This record gives sequence, structure tokens and C-alpha cells, in this order.
Amino acid sequence: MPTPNQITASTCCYCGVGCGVLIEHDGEKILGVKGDPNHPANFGKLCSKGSTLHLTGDLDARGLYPQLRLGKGLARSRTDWDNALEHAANVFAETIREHGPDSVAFYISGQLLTEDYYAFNKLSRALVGTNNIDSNSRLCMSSAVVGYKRSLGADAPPCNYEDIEQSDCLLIAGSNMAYAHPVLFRRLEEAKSKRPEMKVIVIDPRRTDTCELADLHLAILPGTDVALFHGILHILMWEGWIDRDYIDQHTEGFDALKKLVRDYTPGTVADICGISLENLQACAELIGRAPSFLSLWCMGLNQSSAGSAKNSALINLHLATGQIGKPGAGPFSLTGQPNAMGGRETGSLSNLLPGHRDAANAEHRGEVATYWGVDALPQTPGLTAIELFDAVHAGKIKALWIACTNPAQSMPDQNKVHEALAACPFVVVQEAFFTTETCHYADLLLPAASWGEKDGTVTNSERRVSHVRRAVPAPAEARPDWAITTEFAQRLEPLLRPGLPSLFAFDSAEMLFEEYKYLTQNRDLDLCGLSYAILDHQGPQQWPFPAGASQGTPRLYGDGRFPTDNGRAQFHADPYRAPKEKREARFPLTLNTGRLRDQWHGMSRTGTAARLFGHVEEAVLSLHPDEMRRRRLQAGDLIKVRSRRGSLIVPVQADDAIRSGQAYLPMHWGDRFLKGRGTNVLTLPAFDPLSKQPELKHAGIEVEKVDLPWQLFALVEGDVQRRFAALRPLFEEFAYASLTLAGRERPALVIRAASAVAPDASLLAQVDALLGVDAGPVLAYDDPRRTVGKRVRIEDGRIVAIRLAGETAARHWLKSLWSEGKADADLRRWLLAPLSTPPGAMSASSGKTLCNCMNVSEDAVCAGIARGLDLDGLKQGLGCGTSCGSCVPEIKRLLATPSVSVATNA
Ligand SMILES: Nc1nc2c(c(=O)[nH]1)N[C@H]1C(S)=C(S)[C@@H](COP(=O)(O)OP(=O)(O)OC[C@H]3O[C@@H](n4cnc5c(=O)[nH]c(N)nc54)[C@H](O)[C@@H]3O)O[C@H]1N2
Ligand SMILES: Nc1nc2c(c(=O)[nH]1)N[C@H]1C(S)=C(S)[C@@H](COP(=O)(O)OP(=O)(O)OC[C@H]3O[C@@H](n4cnc5c(=O)[nH]c(N)nc54)[C@H](O)[C@@H]3O)O[C@H]1N2
Ligand code: SF4
Ligand SMILES: [Mo]
Repeated sequence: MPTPNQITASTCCYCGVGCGVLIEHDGEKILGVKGDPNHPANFGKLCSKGSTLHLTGDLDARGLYPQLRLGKGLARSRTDWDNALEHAANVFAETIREHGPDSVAFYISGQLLTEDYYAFNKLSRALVGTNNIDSNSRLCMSSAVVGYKRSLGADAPPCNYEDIEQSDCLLIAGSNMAYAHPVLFRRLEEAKSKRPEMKVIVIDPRRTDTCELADLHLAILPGTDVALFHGILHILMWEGWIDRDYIDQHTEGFDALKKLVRDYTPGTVADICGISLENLQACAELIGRAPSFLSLWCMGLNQSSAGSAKNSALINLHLATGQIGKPGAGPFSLTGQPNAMGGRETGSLSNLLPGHRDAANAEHRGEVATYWGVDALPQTPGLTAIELFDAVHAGKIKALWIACTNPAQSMPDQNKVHEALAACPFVVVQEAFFTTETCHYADLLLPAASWGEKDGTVTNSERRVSHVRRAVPAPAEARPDWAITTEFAQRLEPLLRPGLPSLFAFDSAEMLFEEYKYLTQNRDLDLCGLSYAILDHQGPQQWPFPAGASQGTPRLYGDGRFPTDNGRAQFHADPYRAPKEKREARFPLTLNTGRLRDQWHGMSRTGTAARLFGHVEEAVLSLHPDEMRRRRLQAGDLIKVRSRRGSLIVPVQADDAIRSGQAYLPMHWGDRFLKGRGTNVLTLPAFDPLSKQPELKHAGIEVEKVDLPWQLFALVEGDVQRRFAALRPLFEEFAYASLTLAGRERPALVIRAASAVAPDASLLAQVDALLGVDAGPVLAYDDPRRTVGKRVRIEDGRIVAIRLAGETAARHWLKSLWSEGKADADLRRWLLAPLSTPPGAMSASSGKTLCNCMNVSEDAVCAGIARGLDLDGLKQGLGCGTSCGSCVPEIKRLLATPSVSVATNA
């Protein structure tokens, strides 16, 4: 029986800010979500993604029952858990017996909970006996891990969120916080509005919405951060803005660095970075004169073949100025995923072990083996993500277990990843949503519980551990990850170590936590004083929190002692190295990739909420207007984007937020929403030598216009996930196909496709049948000579489905009639005439929803600005920006743009 009005305090499952949420539910279904006013990460705030969590998770997209494929080429069919896990245990045991433990691998995720992570780690290293356990954090945080460890001695971000608010000078490098860590950005906006003297510097090749808060934006050339940081240090030294005492007392290695940065003169650096001498000098001065200096960084530094060098070069600046271990100061890496930190803590990168230990360290291996009661842990180094999929491709990995990540969308060099997955003899995918690209390759597909349905803990960017609480049961037969992993391990044990007591006698997530936490005893991250009960009574806590502690630790290294052998922090003198793919005639553009405000990664969850497509509806490549002109491209033209590894067809748009010579494509599109394996078909697998993190931000590309005159547009209301699944395969026949959702109260599936010639009539007939425009109350017009065809289905006086074939000029007009619920005389007249262009003058509308909470369009905001409204006026008049605030930076940008009247991007 559902019991209404229940509230469960939990956390948001998206970014590393780690906001607390209050889940409103009836014990069966999640009905709403609010920010938790008592959670110290967000104090009640949520961003556009967090506040729409309850609108996501369409059951038609969820995994409900295990599915098994009994041979390549066969279809998967439903099975039960017993059979599924027994089968998996047999295949793994057989593979290990025949080819050794390193012939299997686990590829897991920063979105798992700490307890899930721990179970996988023990499974891989203690039971299977392989270090082949890596996670998507390899694509995300591994450069920061290396940076912290080699510069400061341990993988521990020393700061907290209040330090950000208290700092006098903030350097935001390679982070688009406004989109990727919005609630923290809200906190920063507020702090700066209270203390306008606070200075904000943004280092990003693009002018992002984060720049709305910047006193200084350095649009450096892609990948040149190391040169910039050395150049800043050069000036700091020259001007005497370094802290000699701090360097002498608490660090080592400064002399070598001094020697290196001598060559990084302002002129050289300005040249390498493509910025002015004045701006470089201004940046160094802001840092050098600031009473407190804090840096925030994210993927613009980490996802680089020089990721480790970028991290350490930035930390150098803090050590040289003594700006660490005090309020408002320190090098603060923002974590991407909600539990990227938990993964690092439990040792879920192949080179790590639980409790911030190293797999290559014999003493560490011994400690963990003893604690687990096994003879030894494996010595052979484990494979890292890129190496792992290479090994799968080469046939060396014969059984692969993937959990909570979608490598067939998110890894670079997708063509190779798809080949690898297709060829792997046994692929298990443990997923909450069965719609992902990776699920396609699963021989065994296991339905996982997801947000609101599982118990455990996560650690956010500021080392704060929160208790994640279950609000409702998982749908159908979906199970929590720790339970799946543990039960698989229990079935594998008798096959691999018969007769021995179980290593996996866990009945709850809490039992896993209790076992795991003692592996952190006396380590830098000591969690021994924590328990679920303490988290419930005292709220989320920051580690270290050793036994006997009454509270967590907000800031590290206040005493200048570092967890290195001699207690000193280490300067690193790595020279600047350019990104791997140099600009050359065949690939003259550098492709940068990253996040959108309202989407999450491969969109398995956000892609089920139509309104989250209101801000950006489809994949579009951005180019500087000069590059467009040079190639004679118009906004909206379909282009072929080519890299050394693959190509993709998308529309193009002009964007003066990026510099000439560069291009930008959001990372979110994979093969499902866009034909052609998505953004990462273009990116390169080259990685940093120490962190093995791939260079996802700088791929060499070229673009050219493609001529695909036969176009199709379709829109169909309702039942979107099922229609998506049925229609998507038909669009393989088209050269270009993009699928998206639209609408708020009445979600619709929207499809755009194009090809060189008209497709087979039978294909179109199949599409029509699935759209429901083949029969019933449908107005139709066909012009066989011009191969133009129009179909509109009208029910109760409203459009419910549209299909335009041949030419699609009327699509914006029709879509707006649909969204307004109109089917007027104009429509009927237009439909029954050979004309395909819409009647009357088309108003050029961007169709973009700026404010998702209050449903305010960009057009409405621009019209308000044209009427003379300022930010407060717009808030009062239109309501935009008054709820989650995620749209405020963009509204400010529009306010600052001269001549904003009505946006005219077609
Ligand atoms: N909305 C949303 N939020 C998210 C996520 C999401 O999918 N959607 N994902 C989460 C995850 S897992 C992560 S890791 C974070 C990522 O958060 P961010 O790293 O902030 O996001 P990105 O957009 O990937 O990249 C940040 C910026 O790096 C810049 N950049 C590119 N190359 C360089 C360079 O060479 N130097 C410098 N200085 N900058 C460069 C890009 O232009 C981009 O603006 O976001 C988290 N939050
Ligand atoms: N070009 C380019 N590529 C990138 C990046 C980039 O900036 N540019 N960024 C990289 C970064 S930083 C990251 S972190 C990766 C992210 O890449 P992925 O890890 O592939 O991203 P997600 O789509 O979040 O995948 C998580 C999967 O877990 C599923 N899931 C959700 N909850 C649960 C659960 O509780 N249990 C289980 N078992 N499954 C669940 C989701 O449905 C989803 O399919 O992408 C990387 N790829
Ligand atoms: S900032 Fe947004 S996405 Fe990140 S945890 Fe908070 S609500 Fe979730
Ligand atoms: Mo990430």
C-alpha cells in the first residue's frame, strides 16, 4: 500500500558537489525532490538537474529483469537472477582456469557507492586475483590523483566549500562550474556579490558561462596550461611575490623548478598561450598580491596528455606562495562524479588499493591481504581504461564485467571500443537503464537499482561523506549494486577457492562499510570514527574522522606538514608539452568537448526528461564565425566532422565564445541520440604517461559541408521511450539522424534525418506506422514529383504527430503549433497545398528554454532585455532565474551582449 507524504533525506546522484536532497515519495514511487536545507554542501539549493530528478527514470528505459544471450548473434532473453549469476560465475571460473586471472577485468564507475566499490575491489583483487579493475575515473580524476599524491603526498583535496567563499583570489582553470558544479557556483556568486573585492580568474580556451563571474578571463590556446602556470611562477619570483620561508620550511625541489621556469619568460609564455602580456601580468599580480589564493580545476586540466604536469604545475603555485592549509587558500580539484572520491578511497583504479594504498607497493599489498585473510594480492599491474579496452580488442581479456558506466559512449576512439566489445567472448553489463550503447553488447545484462533506491555512502569534492538513503524499492527485479556483486562473488568462491570460508558474507551495505573503514585506519583518510549512525545523527562529515573524533576535518595541512616521507611537499619541474595532435593541413581545427548545463554524460537518465532538452535540443558543432566564413558554412548546415579515427555528421553553428582554429561539441551524444557513435568517435586515446588519463579535450579535426538534400522531420507525442526504441534502428539507413525529446507536460520524440536521395518507400511507410501517421485522423499531402510529403495527425483539435519528408522548412512552425496545442485554418490550408514552406513570415525563434524551472524561453528574455529590463526586472517580470538559478549566468551574458533584441539562430 502506498503511504503518501513520506520524505527521505538522500543525495543527488549527479555531480561531485554532492548536494543533499529530500525525496518526496509514497513508499513506492518518487513524487518530488527538494534541496535538503540541512545538508552542508547545498543548504537547500539544487540546480536544474538535481531539481528535476523526479522527472527522470522512465520505467520503459529502466532495466527490470536480467537478460542472457546464449551465443553471439542470438538475441538476449529474460532469465532469473539465479540462472544469471550462476552462468556468470561458471564463465568467469572457466575463463580464469583456462587463461589465468588476468584474462578477466572489471570496468566500474565513480557513480557507484563506496560500498559497491569496495565489494568490486575485494572481488577482483582478493577472489579473482587480478588488478584488472579500473573505473571511468580514469577518464576523469586520475590526473588529479597523481598531482595530489606526487606533490602533496596523498590524494586529498585540502580545502572545503567555505574556503571558496572566503578566498580573496580564485583561479578557476579548465572548469565550467556554472554548468558542471552549479550549486557551488551559486555559492560563489553569492560570496562575490557580498564581497565584490574578491577576484575571480578563469582559464579556459572558451568563454563559458563561468566567465560571467570573472574579473579576468584568459582564453589560452588548448593544452597550454603548464606553460601558463610556469609563466605565472616566473613573474611571481621576479616580483618577489613568493613565500621564501614557506618554501624553505615545508617543501623541496624548488631549485630545479626555479631553473626550469627561468625559460618561461612572459614573452615566451604569452606567445605559447596566445594571450596578451598585460593579461598574463595581471593574472600573476592578482595571485601574487592576494591575501588568500585558491584554485579550482576540473577536466580542462585533467583530460590531457599533460594532465599530471598541469596538476603539479598548479600546485607549485600554491606551495611557492604558501597558499595552502589556511582559510580561503589551497589547490582544490573539483570532482566530477558523485562518488569519484569514494572510488579513490576504496582503491578502485587499477594501480590503487583500499585506504589510499598502491597496488605496486608490496607492504600495502601485504596489509590488505592480511586484513582480508588471503595469502597475497596479485602483483601484476592492472590495466587502465584505455589499455584495458585495447586488451579486450586484442583478445587478451575474455570476460569483461562493466558496471555503472557506458564505455560505448564515453571512451575515446569509439570505433575501436565498439569493435572490442563486439569481439569480447563474454560481456556482463550491470546497468540501471537498458537503453545505453554498452547494453547492446551485453551477453548478460543485469538490472541495477539506481537513485532513490539504494543505501550506502558517497564522498563529495570536499571529502565529505554523506549517507545515501533508499526511499523506494527498485522496480521489478532490479537490485542494488553491492548485492549483485556480493552474490556473484559468493557463487564464484566455491569454484575458485573451494572449502574456504566466504570473503563475502555481507547482508547489507552497512556491513561492507564497517569492514572497509578499518582499512583506512591511521591512513590520511582515516574513516574509523564514522558509522551510518554517526552520519545519521551528526550529518555528513569530512574525513579524516579517526576513531574517537567528535567531528570531521574541514581543512588539511594547516601545520605545513605533508604526508610524504620527510613531511615536505614536493615541487615538480615538468616542461610544457603541446597536446598530442598538432594542427596540420588535413586536421587544422582542435576539437574541444565538454558538458551542457542540463545533460548528464550519455543521457541515460537526463535523456528521459523531455524538459532537459529545452536548453539545448540536439548535437551541434560550434565554430568561430571566421572558420564558418572561410568554409562558406551557414548556421544549420549539415557538416561532416572528420578526425584521424572517424567521422560524424552534425549541424554547425557560429559561436564567438571559441577562438578561431577551434571547435566545440558537447560530450553527451553517443550512438543512441545521434547516428554515428557520437562525439567520441572523433576523440583520441592518447594518454598522460603517469595518470593514463586520455586527452579527451584536444582532437585534430576538419569539417566539410555535406549535401543531403532529402530531409525528414518527425514529432510524435507520448510513449517516447518505446517509440524511441522502435524507431531508432530504422534511422541507420539515413546519413544523418538525430533523435531528441521536446515538451513539458506532453513529452514528444523529435527526429531529424537527412540523406542524399529519398529512402525506400517501404522504410518511410514503417516510420509512418510507428509515428501513427499512416491511418486515422491524419491530414496528408504527397507530391511524388518533388518527393515532398506531409502528414499531420490531429486529435481533439491538437497536433499529436507530424512527419515531413523531402523538405522540412516548416518544421519550426509546426513544432510551435504542436507545443501551443493549435491546429488552425492556416495549418489545414498549408497542409493541402504543394507548398512546403510555412505560411506568412516565420518568426525566427531560437526555441531555446533558458529557465527550465519557470519555463522561460530565450526569446522572452531577449524581448525583456529589449524592453529595457535588467536582471532584477527580468526576474520579477518573467520569473526566470528565481528558482534554481542555473540560467542566471546566461541571462547576464545576454544582458551584456550589445544589440540583443530577438535571437535569430535558426
Ligand atoms: N551538467 C553536467 N554537470 C556535470 C557533468 C555532466 O555530465 N553534466 N559531469 C560531471 C563530471 S563526471 C565531471 S568530470 C565534471 C566536469 O566538469 P568540467 O571539467 O567543468 O566540465 P567540462 O565541460 O568537461 O570541461 C571544462 C572546461 O575545460 C575547458 N578546457 C578544454 N581544454 C582546456 C585546456 O587545455 N585548458 C583549460 N584550462 N581548459 C580547457 C573546456 O572549454 C570546458 O569549458 O562535471 C560534472 N558535472
Ligand atoms: N569527449 C569526452 N568524453 C568524455 C568526457 C569528456 O569531457 N569529453 N568526460 C569523461 C568523464 S570525466 C567521465 S566521468 C565519463 C562518464 O562516462 P560514463 O561513465 O559512461 O557516463 P554515464 O552516462 O554517467 O554512465 C553511467 C551509467 O551508469 C548507469 N547507472 C546510473 N545509476 C546506476 C546505478 O546505481 N547502478 C548501475 N549499475 N548503473 C547505474 C547510467 O544509466 C549510465 O549508463 O565520460 C568521459 N568521456
Ligand atoms: S550541483 Fe546540481 S547536479 Fe550537482 S549535486 Fe547539486 S543538484 Fe546535483
Ligand atoms: Mo567525470
